[in-house]
Amino acid sequence: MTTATVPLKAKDYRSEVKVVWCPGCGDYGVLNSVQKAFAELQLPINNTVAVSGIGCSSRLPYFLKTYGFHSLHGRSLPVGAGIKLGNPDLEVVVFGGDGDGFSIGGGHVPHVVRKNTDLTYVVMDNHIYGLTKGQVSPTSSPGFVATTTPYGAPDTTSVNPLAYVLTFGGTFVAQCFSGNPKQTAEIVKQAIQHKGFSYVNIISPCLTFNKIDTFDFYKDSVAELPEDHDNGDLVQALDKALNPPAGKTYTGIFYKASKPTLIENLRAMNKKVGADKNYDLNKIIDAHRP
Ligand SMILES: Cc1ncc(C[n+]2csc(CCOP(=O)(O)OP(=O)(O)O)c2C)c(N)n1
Ligand code: SF4
Ligand SMILES: [Mg+2]
Repeated sequence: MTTATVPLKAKDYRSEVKVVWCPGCGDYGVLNSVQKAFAELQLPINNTVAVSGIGCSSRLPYFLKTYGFHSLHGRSLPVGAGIKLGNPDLEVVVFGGDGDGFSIGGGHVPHVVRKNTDLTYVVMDNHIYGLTKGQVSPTSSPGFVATTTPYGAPDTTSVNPLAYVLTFGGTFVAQCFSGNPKQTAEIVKQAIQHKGFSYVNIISPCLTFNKIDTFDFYKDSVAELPEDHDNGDLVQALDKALNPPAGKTYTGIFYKASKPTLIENLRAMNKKVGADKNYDLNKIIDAHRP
């Protein structure tokens, strides 16, 4: 006799750990949307790993029932890549903030992206360091006044995470707004389904320390990508990321491409050198020794 399995609901992915974000923080919407996406995909709880760095947003894995790895500030991507390479059958989703991902961790992004590493990277972009009480971040606007920049950030430009990931060869690049949970859940779901590296930039306001980039501000400024946007066209994607209409920020899937992933490339190499495991890095290295 076979036992029917009960489908998992969004609430089944929530751990017992008390959520400690400030009331109204944008990251609540992200957590709910992630749980919804996991449930829609019926991700097995014991086969999913949520990895993060350090920051308010990086607490997210605590609140999920999946496996989790709360790593070091800016080091979530190498940890996530290592987990995936160690066991390619796991679903690895990496979470973090704009500071964690594009300040201290910014040097890791290009390499994980250009190798088309098989994982999903979700950044909660609040344009500030929330956990450490309001310092300027690489995605803050030039001139932004924060605790570390009382006279305004002396920068010429800020990091545009979408353009950053697109430039290094990202094969799935999207943006959404945590104030739109339906859209966020759908985009996270598609990012997880994507083969290779997928990047989701979630605009997730910090209402305690960022009084400029607020929910009200974004309610009026986010706009869905135009219907005629071709997300198979890299030039269009870069243009939409860098040049939205004045006062607007686009949301949606900017770019999607199908390319061999890091694990596929390693497996193909493995086949060439006749290694007996899925892929055996030592054998690959030995085969290339002069
Ligand atoms: C090596 C190291 N440097 C600095 C810090 C201090 N620190 C912790 S979180 C953080 C920035 C967090 O900002 P972000 O990644 O944007 O996350 P948010 O809190 O805004 O969600 C910093 C500088 C640290 N924990 N470790
Ligand atoms: S400080 Fe900001 S980012 Fe951190 S929990 Fe509070 S509202 Fe959220
Ligand atoms: Mg931040």
